[in-house]
Amino acid sequence: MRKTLIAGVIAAACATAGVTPAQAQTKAMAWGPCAAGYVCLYEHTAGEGFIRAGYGPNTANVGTTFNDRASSVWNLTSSTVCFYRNANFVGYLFSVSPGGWIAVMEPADNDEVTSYGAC
Ligand SMILES: [Ca+2]
Repeated sequence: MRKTLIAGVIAAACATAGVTPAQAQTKAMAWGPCAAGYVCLYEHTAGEGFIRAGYGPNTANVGTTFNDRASSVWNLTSSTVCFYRNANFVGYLFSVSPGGWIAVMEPADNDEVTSYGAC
């Protein structure tokens, strides 16, 4: 859902700025690297800052280094992934579809993620 919205926003921005979709795609790929099968958390919005890449859709605790730090996420697993405020999948925040991302989290979700899992 959010991905579709973002794509629409990018298309609108491209129409306004006169850039091609190919250029927009290049900009999207400027996110910090994330590989197929991984969930990547980023310290800042739009895939910037420190990265935490975890293989598979389930992580019961992102660890002290990344706890309450993520500001954008990219889900390259084949599962919808739900993100949680506390360890062990407690305190639902939001979900991301397979292949989807959130470039700018809602204020209530920002710097809150502690665990995530397939849902
Ligand atoms: Ca952050």
